[in-house]
Amino acid sequence: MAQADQAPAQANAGFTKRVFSGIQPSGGLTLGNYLGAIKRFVEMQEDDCDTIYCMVDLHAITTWQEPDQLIRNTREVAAGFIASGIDPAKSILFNQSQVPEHAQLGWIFTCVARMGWMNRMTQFKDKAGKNRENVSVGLFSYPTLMAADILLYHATHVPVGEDQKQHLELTRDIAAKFNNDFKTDFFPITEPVIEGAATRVMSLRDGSKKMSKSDPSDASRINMTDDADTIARKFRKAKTDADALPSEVDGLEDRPEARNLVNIYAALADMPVQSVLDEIGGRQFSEFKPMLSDLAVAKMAPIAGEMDRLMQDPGEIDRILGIGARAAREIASPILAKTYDIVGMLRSA
Ligand code: AQP
Repeated sequence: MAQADQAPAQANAGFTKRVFSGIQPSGGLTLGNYLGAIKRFVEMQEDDCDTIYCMVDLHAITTWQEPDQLIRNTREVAAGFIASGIDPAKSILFNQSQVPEHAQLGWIFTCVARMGWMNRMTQFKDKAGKNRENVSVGLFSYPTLMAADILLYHATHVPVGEDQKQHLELTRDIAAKFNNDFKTDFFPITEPVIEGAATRVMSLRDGSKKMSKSDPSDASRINMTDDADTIARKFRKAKTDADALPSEVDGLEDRPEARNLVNIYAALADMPVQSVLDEIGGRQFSEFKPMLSDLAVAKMAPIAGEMDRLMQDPGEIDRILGIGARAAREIASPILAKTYDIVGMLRSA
């Protein structure tokens, strides 16, 4: 890993793409976060993009977080990024609360977004459930802060899992409305990047539910810190049906648990789903599950080992995030200042 003694050669002015994405430190990272997001983050870092990645701790507190645990989770997510291949000398890596411009632009966008748009957000409905009257206002307005995260850097591309698609459409709507209201073209219309075989990794216990770090059942997910035995046990116990695996992609329709495990295999192996089925079609789960466990252990165990090593030195993680936050502010601060000018906020000389 390259050590970040200074900010990445930022402004990276020659790059045509600027990538931003974030992950909430609301728990330990899952295989869903890795395959749906972090793996793409690393690929885009190596792809001549200007990359900015963030632990979105302000988002995490939209649901209750124990303060000490939040700090630990923020470091652990940072360790997960670095252990997976995010190089702080190439990408800006920081936690959101160290860059106050996120909250400042978030407020402006809360005033741009319309209640009707926000009321359509399915993630709020899922997360609030029957408890709507009692959840935080922040959970409701979460997508306006997410729009600010992205547009504060004039990011052009945002790699995310499938579950974030609607929030990214809202980000585009906010940028377009701001530009239209203030007769400007200041904010770019961002492109979502939702790619790969595992853009929606499902729970190992229920193929209709997303794998999630806040699911009360630990057996529902593979954590990025799970050891080899735990990974093998969780896949062995993963819910499946009784049929053999199909040889064609069509045969996975109406078999959500089978589709999920095959997609995970394909994403880990960097293979198209059909190529996986060419190999395993006709086999029983009792044969396929150990293959999947072995592959997952081979890919994830070195990352878990590196995360463990990084977590032994929290001061070094904090130092890296401090450098990242300063680099982020260099980009964010003039964009916020210009936004204030456009909106008509008086600034003293
Ligand atoms: N199951 C998943 N499959 C594919 N991608 C996923 N992502 C999350 N879960 C899956 C992607 O990971 C990025 C970061 O997500 P997040 O932590 O900001 O929020 P989330 O989507 O709400 O993730 P969790 O794990 O479900 O967190 P909690 O439990 O706290 O709500 C995003 O790009 C997301 O798409």
